[in-house]
Amino acid sequence: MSDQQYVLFGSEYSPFSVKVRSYFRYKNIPHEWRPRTIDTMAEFKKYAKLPLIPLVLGPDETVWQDSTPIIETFEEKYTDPALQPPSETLAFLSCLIEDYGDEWVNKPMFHYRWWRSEDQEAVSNGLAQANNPRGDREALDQLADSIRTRMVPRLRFVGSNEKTKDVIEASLDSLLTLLGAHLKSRKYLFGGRPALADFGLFAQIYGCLQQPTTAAILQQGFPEITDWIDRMLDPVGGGNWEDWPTLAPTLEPLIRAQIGDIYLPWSLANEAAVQAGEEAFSLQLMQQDFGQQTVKYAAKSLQALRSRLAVIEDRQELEKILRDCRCLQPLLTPSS
Ligand SMILES: N[C@@H](CCC(=O)N[C@@H](CS)C(=O)NCC(=O)O)C(=O)O
Repeated sequence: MSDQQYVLFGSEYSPFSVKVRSYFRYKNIPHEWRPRTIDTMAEFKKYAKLPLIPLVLGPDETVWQDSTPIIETFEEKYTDPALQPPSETLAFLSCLIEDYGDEWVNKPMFHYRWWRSEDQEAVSNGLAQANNPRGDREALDQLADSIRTRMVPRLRFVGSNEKTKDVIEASLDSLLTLLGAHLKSRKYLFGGRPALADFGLFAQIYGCLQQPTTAAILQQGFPEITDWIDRMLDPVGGGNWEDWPTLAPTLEPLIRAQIGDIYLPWSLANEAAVQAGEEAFSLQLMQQDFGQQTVKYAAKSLQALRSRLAVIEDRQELEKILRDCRCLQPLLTPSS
């Protein structure tokens, strides 16, 4: 490892890792991508405070985990190229979309990964190969079996079950349609260069390309999205940011349908249950019942968005956009 180089422990199958890798590439941050495999596991465990990837290891052995704080930390040192549009309004919308990508779009990605046996098989084989690149057939088959047995029951952590499956799948359908329309006339979500929102959102949809059911949906119907994913794997900036009037015709419907009508109602119900000390919550989403166990992390990230909104001084335009997208009320409600 060179003195100046960061090590990024991750996996091609970990959207949060791929998100940070694309960010490091875009910012030209010197790093080595180190897949977490059976060979690097002991080293990973030595540094990991949480058993999660991505993990960034600095030359002085400082360790960072959790993709959003990792990006925030590196933004202080690597300011160029800018990660956010200069307008505070658009920068906030970019944070909101990133958060939605991490906390909601992760659901359809994970649900499709482990719901159907065809996807379970493809992903568990791919993960086994990634974890043990030199393993023989028998070792890989065994590993794939054990990964599948461990992961399928974890569907419940993202709230995927017989009752919620249709909502989760319909939410991805709707997202892809709206996103495809938005990306028809621009390279990235906010114009000619990627913003924080692109990194969070693309990574989850990239995960969808690794599993047959969603790969087929994407490849058959959404060329603008697969092209954007290709760009986001090693993004090049250089273009101009757009302003809200040109973005609005296709970005506003996406934010309203996905964040105003799905993600924030879900997040508010989750927060109320977390605060009441309940283990699970339910609500109506897309006119159907949706229930799952609480997610403490999402309650924190909702509060972080509110704090971020509260310090924006000139926020009339932003409040209007958020109101029109049915996002304002959940982002104003104070935490008790
Ligand atoms: N909020 C975290 C989530 C990280 C996360 O959930 N990572 C997953 C992979 S995408 C993980 O490490 N799962 C356990 C494992 O793979 O061992 C972040 O943004 O980094």
